[in-house]
Amino acid sequence: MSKYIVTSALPYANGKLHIGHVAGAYLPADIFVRYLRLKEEDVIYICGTDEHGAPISIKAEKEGVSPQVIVDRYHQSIKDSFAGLHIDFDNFSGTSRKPHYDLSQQFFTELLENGYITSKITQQFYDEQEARFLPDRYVEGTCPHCGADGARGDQCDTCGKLIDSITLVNPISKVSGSTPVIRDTKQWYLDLPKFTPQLKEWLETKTYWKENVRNFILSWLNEGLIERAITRDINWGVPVPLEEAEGKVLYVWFDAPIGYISSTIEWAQKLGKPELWKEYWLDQNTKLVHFIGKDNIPFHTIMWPSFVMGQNENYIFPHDVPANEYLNLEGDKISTSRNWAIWVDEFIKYFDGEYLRYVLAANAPEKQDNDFLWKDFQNKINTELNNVLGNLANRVFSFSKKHFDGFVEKPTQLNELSLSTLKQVKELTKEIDSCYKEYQVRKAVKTIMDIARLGNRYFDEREPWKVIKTDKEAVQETIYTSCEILRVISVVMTPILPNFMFELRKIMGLTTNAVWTELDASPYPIKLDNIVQIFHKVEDNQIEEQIKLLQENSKANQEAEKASFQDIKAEIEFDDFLKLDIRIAEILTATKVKKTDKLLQITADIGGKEIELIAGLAKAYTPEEIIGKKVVMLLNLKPRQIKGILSQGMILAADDGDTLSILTAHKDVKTGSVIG
Ligand code: B3M
Ligand code: ZN
Repeated sequence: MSKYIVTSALPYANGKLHIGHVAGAYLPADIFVRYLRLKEEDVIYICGTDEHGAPISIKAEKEGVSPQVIVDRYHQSIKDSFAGLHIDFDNFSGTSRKPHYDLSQQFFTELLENGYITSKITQQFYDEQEARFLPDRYVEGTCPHCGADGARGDQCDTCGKLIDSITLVNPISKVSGSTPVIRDTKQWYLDLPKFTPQLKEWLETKTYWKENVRNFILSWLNEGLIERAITRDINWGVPVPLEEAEGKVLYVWFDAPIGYISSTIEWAQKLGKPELWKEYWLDQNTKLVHFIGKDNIPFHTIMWPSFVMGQNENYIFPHDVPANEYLNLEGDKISTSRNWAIWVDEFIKYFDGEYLRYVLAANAPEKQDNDFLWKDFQNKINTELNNVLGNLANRVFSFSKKHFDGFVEKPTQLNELSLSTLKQVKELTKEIDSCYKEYQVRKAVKTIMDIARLGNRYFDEREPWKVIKTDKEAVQETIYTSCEILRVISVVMTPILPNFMFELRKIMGLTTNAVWTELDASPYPIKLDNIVQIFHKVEDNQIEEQIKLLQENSKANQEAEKASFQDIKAEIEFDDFLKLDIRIAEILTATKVKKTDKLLQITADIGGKEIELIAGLAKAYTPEEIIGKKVVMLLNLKPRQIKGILSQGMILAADDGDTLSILTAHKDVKTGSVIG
């Protein structure tokens, strides 16, 4: 028996939980933990919310509240969502708590004292419009590695590589939309090259890691590690424990994984055994297993182990990092910003949370990205859970109730078919055992359903509805063998459907928590009692409702985005307004400016006088379309040279992001009319 610490990636406390999160890092971990518990291993399951990072502070600013308000809101929402899915942590902490700050600062200080941290004046993007440094995630541009657009300053989603933000090509500030400038600032760096030999040696022992994870790391190491900044210029986070670093905080990815330890410390304290965490984190035989999504691989396999290497304490290293791929939704990437997601808190208003467990487990994105389809959800619940497993339970239980008052005995002898069926079941349980051990949840589900199918076939072949007329004993044998099959399922399916299996066991009088060794035990005779139908079908109209909801939500979101209110600019005096000279002008000629796709060169009559100007309208209007139009024009803006022409006026236009429209007068007023 070894000890286990199982963790799931700490979800950011800046949004609700959706099914993509669940499928990647939480459900597989919860299933693994429940499996280990079945095997009576000593395991603790640790998590908490990740409460730092720029998105949280920016969201707080937008709402005009403190980051803690945001964090507390989503911590609770995420926690409730997990509870609704029966994802049961031993402790669910949060990284803005005091003990976490203390431990994170201690990690930093020890790394510094042990010579693994250096400081440098570096350059960082600065948004002049907003007068602030831009955290990496708040700059976007073209990836310097693979050339993909939309890469964030910290990481490119297309090639997965980490990015030094100032190397982004064509950077844009996500805060203001302007092009940021580069400014000097002092930051502290983790000296990853120093860890490289030790990291390599350690990683070489991880031959049993999932292939997608190993490939990722190897390509990383081959390219050579570089120093990484672990401090940031923002005001929300763990303060850097140095006087000269006033106003700076630790990078969110520095403190977050330390949360695995601080959450365990909290767990021990809650139990009233404050030293207990050490029996896990400092015992080199403990297996530390981190469940994560694939975008978190470098942080858990390179960065985090390096933090640990630089400590004085002998904390354990990750034993395994089973990272999953992504889950898509109805053929499209799940997206919080587009509201293309199934939110767990919504889901559990309509369906039993364990239905989601079943479908996400059966479709787990283990080796490749996978798709969640509502129709497939319905199909799996109806044709698998109901028609196969539910059906087996219903027919066996009701038959027993009718003919034997629910009393099931073990026959003294079993015939050939019963024996061989039970033998096959036994073989399949061994397969399921290794599936769970190797995190192959999909295959585990499939194999369990194979057992249920076998049960139905056996029941059909024995034809108890005929035999009952002549041979009651043979029917009792049929029921016994079928109950054995259901009993086995009630054990091996517990990690996937803990509550449903508990109900199944209750009917069979098995009131204890399931354990794997039970597979070899024999609780007979048993009395079936309070027989109820465990699973229920999902109706067509329920699914249609969900599909409609999904589409409406994402549409409403798009519209809300478009109409989003922009702050009104600072107040001006009436005199300021009077300074503007705006008149109706008629466009006389218009031609495209060569070598640009935006600009038109225009001559206009402003009421007895002609002027020349350049207007950025070419994407919205052809010259033909605009000639002859009476437009609204600002005339006393200081003339500017554009493409060699002195532009003497500005045509007013409205732009909603999709459509650019010039302004015209409602009635036919004379050219040159003054606006005011
Ligand atoms: N907060 C999860 C994410 O990337 C991130 C995990 C931290 S685990 C230490 O969504
Ligand atoms: Zn890239």
